[in-house]
Amino acid sequence: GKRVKGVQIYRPFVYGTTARPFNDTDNPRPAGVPLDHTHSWQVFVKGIEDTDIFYWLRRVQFKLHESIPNHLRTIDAETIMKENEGKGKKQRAFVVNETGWGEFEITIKLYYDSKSGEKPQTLYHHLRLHPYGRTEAEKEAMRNGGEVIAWTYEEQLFNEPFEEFYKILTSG
Ligand code: SLL
Repeated sequence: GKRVKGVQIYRPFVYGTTARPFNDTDNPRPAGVPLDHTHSWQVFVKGIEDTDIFYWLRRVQFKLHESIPNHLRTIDAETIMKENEGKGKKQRAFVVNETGWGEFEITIKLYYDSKSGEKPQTLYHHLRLHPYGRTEAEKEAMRNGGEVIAWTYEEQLFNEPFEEFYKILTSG
């Protein structure tokens, strides 16, 4: 295929984790979750303000800590879109929900639409369960809503995309 010369396309996205400690009120430990698990958490990749990214990002593989059963989690946009059919509120994120007790580094591998010709890209993200501000005020702010969030805003650059992929990128 031919590339579109001199053209750069940027697509913003967010990835990261949101963690909440178990408590007796709004986040009780579900039945069957081991007693040493202290938090529920999720890791995700999604568009800014839940905009669609499934047209350019086709699959995300999350590699969790090996202590977690089935620690390689692969999520296909196709599968989410099928599950979305006929639903009012559509799932826009690649997301894994888990529980646990410890922090660790998550490897996030992004797979693009095959027409892009782009190789998969790997991101690294540290799962945060505990507030990590420098001051008590920063930590308190981070505990707001009982959540510890660690989110990274990124822009995906497609440099001189193939014509066919350029059409996909710009017809949304
Ligand atoms: C630590 N280096 O020692 C880290 C390892 C591993 C966290 C943290 C297990 C969850 C499960 C879990 O939370 N592992 O058993 O499903 O802090």
